[in-house]
Amino acid sequence: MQLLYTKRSPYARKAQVMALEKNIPLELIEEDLLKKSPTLLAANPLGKIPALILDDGQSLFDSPVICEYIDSLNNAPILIPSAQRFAILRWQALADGLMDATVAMYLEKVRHPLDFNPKYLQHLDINCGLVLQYCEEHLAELADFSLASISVACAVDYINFRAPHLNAEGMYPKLQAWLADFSTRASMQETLPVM
Ligand SMILES: N[C@@H](CCC(=O)N[C@@H](CS)C(=O)NCC(=O)O)C(=O)O
Repeated sequence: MQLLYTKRSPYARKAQVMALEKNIPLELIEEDLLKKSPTLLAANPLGKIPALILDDGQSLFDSPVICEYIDSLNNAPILIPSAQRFAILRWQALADGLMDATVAMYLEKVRHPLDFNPKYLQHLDINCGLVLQYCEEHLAELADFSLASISVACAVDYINFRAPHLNAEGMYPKLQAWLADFSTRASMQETLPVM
């Protein structure tokens, strides 16, 4: 299986961490999002990564679908156990929303370095702050290792990478300690975002 990805995408990182944890080999194909390859556009008409190309040539997107597929391949371990399925998918949705807001923030600054929209950025800052505070207060729900904890770890680490002012030291002490511990996993170390 081939994963079309970039080294900075938190969505792709979720899928990579899932595969590493379940010992499922993925061939990583790096994409240039400024010059999308015919392979990417054929695999995902939206032109977004991650996209997963299966051995029979079929493709899957977006990251929640890819993560479900990877989890279905073996049960060592099961990362979306059926008893917690909707709670886990809800956490994933929250984490993906955090990624969306952080990506939007980053793109606004890159595309409009001199005349970015401060109200828009402030709105995204507030949005991210509310989600981080929610994670801080509900951290106990992430005690089990699952797609929920993987998603939140990838999202918060992406904030640290792109918008560290939103998660400065001491702002969310429980969440920060949790992430520091979670980040020692080999799967997280192997997938650190790279400039
Ligand atoms: N909901 C999608 C979001 C994927 C996404 O936004 N990927 C970004 C990179 S981090 C992308 O491909 N952007 C290129 C574009 O939108 O043209 C998922 O979970 O996979």
